[in-house]
Amino acid sequence: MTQSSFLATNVIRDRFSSAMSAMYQTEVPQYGTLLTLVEQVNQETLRQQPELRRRLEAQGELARLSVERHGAIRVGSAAELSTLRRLFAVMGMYPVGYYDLSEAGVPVHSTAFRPIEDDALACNPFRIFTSLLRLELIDSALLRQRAEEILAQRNIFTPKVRELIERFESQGGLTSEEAGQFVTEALETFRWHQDATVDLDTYQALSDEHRLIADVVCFRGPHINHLTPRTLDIDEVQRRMPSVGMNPKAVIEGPPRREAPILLRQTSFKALEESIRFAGDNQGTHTARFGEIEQRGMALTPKGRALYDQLLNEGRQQTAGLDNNAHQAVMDKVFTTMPDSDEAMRREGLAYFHYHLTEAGKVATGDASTDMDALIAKGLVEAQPITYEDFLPVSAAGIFQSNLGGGENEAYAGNANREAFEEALGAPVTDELALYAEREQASKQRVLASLAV
Ligand code: OOG
Ligand code: NI
Repeated sequence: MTQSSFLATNVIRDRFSSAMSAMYQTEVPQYGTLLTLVEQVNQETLRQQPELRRRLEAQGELARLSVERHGAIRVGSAAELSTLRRLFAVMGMYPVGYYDLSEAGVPVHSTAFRPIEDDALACNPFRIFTSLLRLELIDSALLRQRAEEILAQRNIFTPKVRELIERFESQGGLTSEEAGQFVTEALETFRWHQDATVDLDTYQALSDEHRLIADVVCFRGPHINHLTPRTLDIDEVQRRMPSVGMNPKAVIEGPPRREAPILLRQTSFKALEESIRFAGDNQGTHTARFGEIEQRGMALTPKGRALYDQLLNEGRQQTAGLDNNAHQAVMDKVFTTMPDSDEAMRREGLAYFHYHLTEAGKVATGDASTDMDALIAKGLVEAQPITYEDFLPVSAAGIFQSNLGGGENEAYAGNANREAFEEALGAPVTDELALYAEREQASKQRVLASLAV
């Protein structure tokens, strides 16, 4: 078998991401409505802001806009998590970042499986936020043991997908036909099940400890709990959600609206109450699945991130209980201390940039200068902000909580344990900031090398 007879992992990911979107649209029709709304707002925004269109096009962001989404799942054991790592690798998705949600009162820690290379991100940046339940944080030994037993009995992967993962690992790729099978079989892991694996009493006991525990433990698999398209104007989508029958979360998480967007802004429509058949033929309900939207901006350096965290905390002290308009107004004011233009963010070292040659730069030769600011001033080089591809723990906690009915348990806090997470995963997670720094550095080197000749 030669390399060239294998389908590119980018293509497998692209196919899987659209198959998952199709599945979720049939499972949760409101998600389809959300997609239509986001598409409408994106088209209107592009029409109204030709400058934005030009910029997105230049950055290669326009082409990926309509395929761009993330999803989220929650798993119950190390074995499940490590097999998922191998499954996502088939699609060119690798664990990036460590998120400690215990800090926010949710008994999980998480990573995001996502593509890493520039060209893979440009092709389809599909990401899955993946959380591992932390049974060790449950107080009751009895409940902990019960949950472990239930989880030990389930198998969330089809035999065929396991076989295809192994084939991918031993051959170094999958043929187009194998990839097609892989997509179909892998999808099964993330499907919704209306039947719980436990009786209503067990569900209730786990849910009373934390609703998330019941969500992970009581079902046959880690159902996809939301999918999130990328919008260019999240404020407008939030405003219009009620008009298409959606109940939006109270506030948009993350930074306020800015001329030079940073990181990630997110909101969601609230989780649906769905009927479930429990063992012993009892009917009940469970609330887990929702739809979310996100607006992405530039990735921040450690210095920029420290400033963001500081301002976010400042804002959070003044926004408790406020409605979205009032919340955004406070954030707006607090964030005035962060410069609001690409160029100022770059000069102050607050965000990561991708450097490339201008038309003049492409024909210039023999410039030995290594001073980027000087090269930019000469019109030979241009800098574009690098888009943030990751997640934000405080925002993620807000999303978890608004969909779990405010379930929060302070007793879980202060339990970050990246080593334990990596051990369960069977691999280290990549540091997201290092990735942005590398991409910036590589773009600088390419520019300098080509100007020097
Ligand atoms: C994940 C919540 C985090 C996001 O966009 O921050 C998330 C979950 O509810 O399982 O998806
Ligand atoms: Ni999400």
